[in-house]
Amino acid sequence: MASVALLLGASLPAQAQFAKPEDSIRYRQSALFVMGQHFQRVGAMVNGRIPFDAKAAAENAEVVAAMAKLPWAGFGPGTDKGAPTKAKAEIWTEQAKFREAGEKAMAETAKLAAAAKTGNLDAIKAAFGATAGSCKACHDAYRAQ
Ligand code: ASC
Repeated sequence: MASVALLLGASLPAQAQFAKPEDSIRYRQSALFVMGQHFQRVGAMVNGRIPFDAKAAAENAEVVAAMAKLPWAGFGPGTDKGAPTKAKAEIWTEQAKFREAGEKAMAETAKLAAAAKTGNLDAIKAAFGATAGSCKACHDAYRAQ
């Protein structure tokens, strides 16, 4: 148990602790939801749906990168059920691979935040695509439809 908690929480600034599985599930879903909302705001600029605003892109990308650090601690042992969740059993049976997927998401979102800080839209577009790819890969493998 301790090693699993360590594995999933290794990159966290602070160990999150949860009173019950339901809290873990709500926590990870909340972090992923907030991340998605801010990612979409960057996406709207990348896709030209709204005008490019370098400051807003940087602020949103910063939130994405910060949120990307959080969900993983919410996938601890015994949190496969307890509230409605699309998390697949593979998260707990393929922990090393799941951890890699989380690390990839953190790495790509950090690159997105760095790109957004430069204000270069082409760099943001490239990093946005790579980040979306890491979201999708993890969802395909570990999130039920
Ligand atoms: C998003 C979002 C995701 C990813 C994924 C990329 O905007 O909410 O989960 O991009 O759809 O393919």
